[in-house]
Amino acid sequence: MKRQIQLLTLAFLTLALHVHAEDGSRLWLRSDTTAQATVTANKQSPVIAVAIHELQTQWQGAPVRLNIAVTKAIKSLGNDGYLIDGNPQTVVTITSASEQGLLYGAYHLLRLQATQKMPAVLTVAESPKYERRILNHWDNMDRSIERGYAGRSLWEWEKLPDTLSPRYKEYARANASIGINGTVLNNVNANPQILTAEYLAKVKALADIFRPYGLKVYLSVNFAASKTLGGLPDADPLNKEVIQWWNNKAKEIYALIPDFGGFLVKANSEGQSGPQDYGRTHADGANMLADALKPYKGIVMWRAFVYNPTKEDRAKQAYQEFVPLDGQFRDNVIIQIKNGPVDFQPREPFSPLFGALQRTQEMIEFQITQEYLGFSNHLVYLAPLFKETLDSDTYAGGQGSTVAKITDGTLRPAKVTAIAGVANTGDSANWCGHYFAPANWYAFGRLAWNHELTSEQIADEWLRMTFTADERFINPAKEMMLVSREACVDYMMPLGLHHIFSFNAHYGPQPWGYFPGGRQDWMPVYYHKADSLGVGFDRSATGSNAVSQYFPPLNDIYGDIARCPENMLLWFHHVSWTHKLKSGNTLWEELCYAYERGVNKARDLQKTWDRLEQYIDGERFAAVQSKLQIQTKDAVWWKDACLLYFQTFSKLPIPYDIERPIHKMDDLKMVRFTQDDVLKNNYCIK
Ligand code: BDP
Repeated sequence: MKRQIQLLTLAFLTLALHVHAEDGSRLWLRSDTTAQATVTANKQSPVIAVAIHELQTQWQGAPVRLNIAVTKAIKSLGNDGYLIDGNPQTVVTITSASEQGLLYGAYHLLRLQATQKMPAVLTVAESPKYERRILNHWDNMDRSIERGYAGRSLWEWEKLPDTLSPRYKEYARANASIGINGTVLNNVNANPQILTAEYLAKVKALADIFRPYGLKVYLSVNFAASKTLGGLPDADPLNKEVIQWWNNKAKEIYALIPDFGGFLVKANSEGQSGPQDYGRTHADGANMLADALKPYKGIVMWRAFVYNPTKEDRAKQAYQEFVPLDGQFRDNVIIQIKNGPVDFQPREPFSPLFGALQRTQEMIEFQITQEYLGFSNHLVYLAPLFKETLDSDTYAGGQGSTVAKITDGTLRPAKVTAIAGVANTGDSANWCGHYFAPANWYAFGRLAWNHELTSEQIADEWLRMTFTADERFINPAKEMMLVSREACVDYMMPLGLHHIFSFNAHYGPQPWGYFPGGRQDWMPVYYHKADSLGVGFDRSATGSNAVSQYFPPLNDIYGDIARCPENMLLWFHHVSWTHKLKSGNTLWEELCYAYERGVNKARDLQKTWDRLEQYIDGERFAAVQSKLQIQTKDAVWWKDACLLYFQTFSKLPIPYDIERPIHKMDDLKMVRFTQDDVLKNNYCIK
């Protein structure tokens, strides 16, 4: 009998511990609460109601009185800023000039508690660095997601506007909790259909759910929509009928969604139509849309990701397109520039456009989804990558002109400041496909709020909220996160190598990639230029001279093989195989050691993780464990493919102290897979 009771108790305990399945669906918002807070507010509104609800249901610990108040008195902290004062044992007051600010203040307070960082006395003053902190979804209307690795789109277009998934609210809440205040719902390769009355009604339904969380909706628009949707003969931005069509469309949108944020536009890039189809400029196109949105305070985010298959180095083209137009854009246009000059590689120098546009507003676009960083299979924490660009000194206005300060309004007062990240969400239970991938969504939001936070701080917060506050877990797991980006660079593209991925899928190595008849600037050989003399893209004065697009002294530093940072050496130079590096190794040896180091770091991630089993739930432990196995397997694949292939040019031995390749290049060349195969771990490397 006694034993039966014991067994029963055990069963009950096991049950109690699993009240919440650890499927990742609660992201970093996992506080279980005893709700001991009495909340008073000096105003009622839907946003404030959310703030009150969060405080009431998430507050833990001692009973406390929480006052939240909108007061114009603290306008200096900007619209979204807030103050938090008081004693967390008794009374705490959050004040802000806006309702949204109160909501952000509420999440801040709860975060202090959830991360066990609550001070004895609260004196917090916060305001965001960027006014608009925006996610870009590359979601298609058939619910596929371009470069999405976490299932189908969250937006159930077929069921909207009548059926509303509970996930919409969860999504808005997650964003609000980290300060994200805008979302572009659809792919930059935009289907014009999104602008039909039928779809705008669906967009409105989402906007209505997001509004109390301070999340504004934006849309990607197809520049040809006046023609393809409106039936006009063209989409010429100077054509009066076209102008009228967009004016009417803007009016229609704002009648449904009064706080609609604006448009994101990919024009004259990768086959998308644009103003150049009619002999007009990017400024003509952007301004036409900006004028349509102006009466409603909407903005246009015009992408600088523009390049064509010409003889010109792809890395130079955005600068060449946009610098001549500097000063010609309306004040509600902002140029959205990818962090690097090519395309979201694991490491790129910052885009030389930052700072080069002196009379035009600029914003940065990061990619949160891991198109070139191992999809949702690899654990790669991106805060170090984001920060590397934000902290890069452009020297545009002398020393200290970092990308962050150029874009956040510090160095150049701007009417609009903004930052965007291409989302990594989908309808999978854990939102992002890998239990560590939400860290990148989280990090983007936190850095958009304050780019001065360190990668370490952000990782620490996220881990505590997502897993446990147990230091025995936190410290090693944090270390894993912090080394992961450099590990990925090492096993995929050390020393500034870039874009040597398998064609289209952008997963796995294909340095030999050359497809007769295809676009040269999409082929690995275009980027690495390996030959018997050496490897790397010569962008110095003897090559494409892309270095000249950087301000002094960077143009000289990058252009000089002796001074160029070694982690970008092959980005800027074609370097002889026997060139000596700072370590004393030749380039060839250094490449070999870097790939080996990358593999070892991937193995270290596994080793560390396996020790952490006892601190977290089995579900998430096992899932991460099996993803780390894939990551290591892939790292070896990268190393073997790249070394065996580049060795055909260097003709040098792989140093004998590193592990020998376990694959044959001919076998690796035969590997064929689709994105889907990769996500199902269904690709086979012999
Ligand atoms: C590239 C992607 C492509 C996107 C494009 C873009 O491969 O799918 O459409 O960027 O940013 O990275 O427009």
